[in-house]
Amino acid sequence: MEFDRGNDPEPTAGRSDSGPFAIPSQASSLRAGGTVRRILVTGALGQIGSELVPQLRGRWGDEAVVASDVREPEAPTPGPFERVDCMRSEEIEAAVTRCDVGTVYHLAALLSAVAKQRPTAAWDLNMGGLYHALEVARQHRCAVFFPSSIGAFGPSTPARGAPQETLQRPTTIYGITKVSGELLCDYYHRRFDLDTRGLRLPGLISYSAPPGGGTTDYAVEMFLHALERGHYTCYLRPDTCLDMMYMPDALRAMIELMDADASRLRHRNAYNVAAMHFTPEELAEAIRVHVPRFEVDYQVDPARQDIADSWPDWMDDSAARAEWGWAPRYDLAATTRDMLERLDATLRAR
Ligand code: AKB
Repeated sequence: MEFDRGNDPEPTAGRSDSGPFAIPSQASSLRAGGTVRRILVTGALGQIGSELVPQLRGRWGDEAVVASDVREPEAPTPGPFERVDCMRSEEIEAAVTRCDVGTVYHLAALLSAVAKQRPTAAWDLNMGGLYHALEVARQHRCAVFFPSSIGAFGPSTPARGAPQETLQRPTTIYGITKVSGELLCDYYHRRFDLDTRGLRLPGLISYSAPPGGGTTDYAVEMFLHALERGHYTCYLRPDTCLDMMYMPDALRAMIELMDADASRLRHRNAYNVAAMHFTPEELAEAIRVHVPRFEVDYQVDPARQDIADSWPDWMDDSAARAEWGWAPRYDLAATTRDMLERLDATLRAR
């Protein structure tokens, strides 16, 4: 696998002739007359949203991106914030209308482990919230980004290199909402010509906001515990191989997919994207290159092990590479180095 470590595209804020901010590519971003509509991010205070919002604002300006969540931010943010409960379509609609939104990154969802504990809440939010977002988007002609997951696959999917198009029979409630979400997004595209696009994301590794309620969260915890305690007790077996991605790659994938030329997209909902795959044992080894005395022991949590065992080891992302030029920049060694440097700086600043 090759890692292209080139520079991120230049921020485009202020370069448009068409308005105060420039959000390229999607027709739904443009109003008649050529002015540009805003981006709304639901679930903006979660692990992805809390990094996606600043990234989007860095490109297109603070005012161009509306952060929204069911809870209020703890500290004031530089751009607009709307309190939106995605279970209430009128709240999504009010934000879209009030802020003149043309693109929705719909991130509000429960992750796999918490979904297993709270299946009704997971169904209601992951399916109901998405349905409300799509309906509002249909009425207001917004583009929609939907984050699917490796969880959309199940035990009957080929585990080593899960193909773009393959058997999807997930055995978790999380996976059922993800595969249904993919189908619903494709339906809205075919039936209503809505510009829906999605990614099947691996486990995400990030140093900014903690993940919450996922099966792959162990990876982030392992980095943090290596620096804070020199020891970590892992809830997955040492040989559990899972697909993973560093957050900067994941953010770039989301933005590049939404920027992509629509005429090249054959799959839309949702593209496999991959960067690296490893086991807890292999991650511990990579961390030991920098923290030599780091120790890991294992106390397997059957609930999360069961979820992990139902997912593929890694996905084949050749469709994303061919159709919109996806290429990861961070492998395990690069991720480990950067994570430890940044976490160390954060811990020292405390
Ligand atoms: C989870 O573990 O639930 C998520 C995912 C892989 O979708 N990180």
